[in-house]
Amino acid sequence: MRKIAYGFTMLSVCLLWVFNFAFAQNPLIMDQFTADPSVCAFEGKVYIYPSHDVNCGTNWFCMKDYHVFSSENLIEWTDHGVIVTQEQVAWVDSTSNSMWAPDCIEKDGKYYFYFPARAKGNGQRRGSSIGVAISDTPYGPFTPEPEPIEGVSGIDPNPFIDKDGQAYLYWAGGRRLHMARLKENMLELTTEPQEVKGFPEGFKEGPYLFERNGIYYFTFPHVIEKTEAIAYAMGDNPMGPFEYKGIIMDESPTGCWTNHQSIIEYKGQWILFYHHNDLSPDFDKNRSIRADSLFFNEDGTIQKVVPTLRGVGLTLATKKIQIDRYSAISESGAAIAYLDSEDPFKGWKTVLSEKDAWIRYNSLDFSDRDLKSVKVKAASKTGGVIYMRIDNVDGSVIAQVEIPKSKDWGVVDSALLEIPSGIRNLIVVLNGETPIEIDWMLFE
Ligand code: FUB
Repeated sequence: MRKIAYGFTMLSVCLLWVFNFAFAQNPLIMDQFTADPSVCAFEGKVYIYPSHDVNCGTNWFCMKDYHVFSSENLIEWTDHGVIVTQEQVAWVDSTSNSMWAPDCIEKDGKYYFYFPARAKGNGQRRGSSIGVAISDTPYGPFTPEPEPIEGVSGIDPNPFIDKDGQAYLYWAGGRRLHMARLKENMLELTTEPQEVKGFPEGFKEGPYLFERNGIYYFTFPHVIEKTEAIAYAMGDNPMGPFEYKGIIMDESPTGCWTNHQSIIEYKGQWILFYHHNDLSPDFDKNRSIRADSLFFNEDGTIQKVVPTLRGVGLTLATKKIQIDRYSAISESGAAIAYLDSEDPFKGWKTVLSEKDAWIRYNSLDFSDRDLKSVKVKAASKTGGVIYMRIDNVDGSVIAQVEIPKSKDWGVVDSALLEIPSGIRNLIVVLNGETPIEIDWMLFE
């Protein structure tokens, strides 16, 4: 059961995870837009229930359906396809393209998928309502309830089940955050909606509650200056009161106005899932989900998460290493760019253009001891040389790769000078002045 407060089931899920690898790079999904990641641990896998942005040629969000993705290793994601569409739900205005941030929870072997959408008709149902679709598995098929939840008007539903079995629903509406207890059936409120109060001024949405060591963390996107930071408060009860504690992730200085979070523990590491507009630099209503590690202080407060391209987990040295998803980069002479600026979905490349410019990719798994060579997909109009070093810019050189002069991309094979072992950081350094572009590399 997900989001249950430190109960046996969550513990069992964590134990199962210990035997899986954890890979991830940002963004997590590269073949469609994904936003508002709600992440759950079900049946030993991680499931993400994101929103699905598409571009309808308007200047606003266009969201017609939901997919669900699952992964055991957090890098290879299975897209289980569409689980709910606006045409399929009786109460939803099927032309509204308004299926915003959803969430899912398991109770007694049933999976309850909560989603907002604009309801058909007038009066009470004007604006966004929140509905539920139910399945016997985390990936569907989901059957939508014929009516939305009575008494709830708003967006961004977040269900939570406490250790005593009591279920709660949090949601946003009218620039405010709300909460109520849910009945046993998970489909009706058992208390009147209550506003979650006591936070600094500023637009708020996307509530997400989780529990750790008896502390209930109420997290939410919050516009303090210009765009959405991710903020949080702490309390000792799912219904609060919550004491505002500050920012988990700063406002994005460029690009995306929205942000939206969920937080889970994986192999003893807490992870923040959020989004950015990586695959749509000019239109921030087409977003992509990301993940980065999150750390707590001893008093339970949360350390700020700095967004990275590298993301979380280990990358096998024998798989394609996209070093443009870097951990660190030299101050000058190193940059990343789209492989094709007309089509961001093709991904990125690293451009090294000054002597000693470097890029670092952390947490590569070199446990395969039979490695002999490295393959690099690169391009250089003049030809040039890169060094691969281990751990830091002055670390041992494990390969010296000559990239031949060429107009096109090519794959170069180079023997290893030293064979690294264990989990190591890789630094790629440009040896000469002549620019080199790198798409990926892998060790064999
Ligand atoms: O995805 C549409 C809306 O943008 C979500 O419902 C909000 O949380 C914000 O991320």
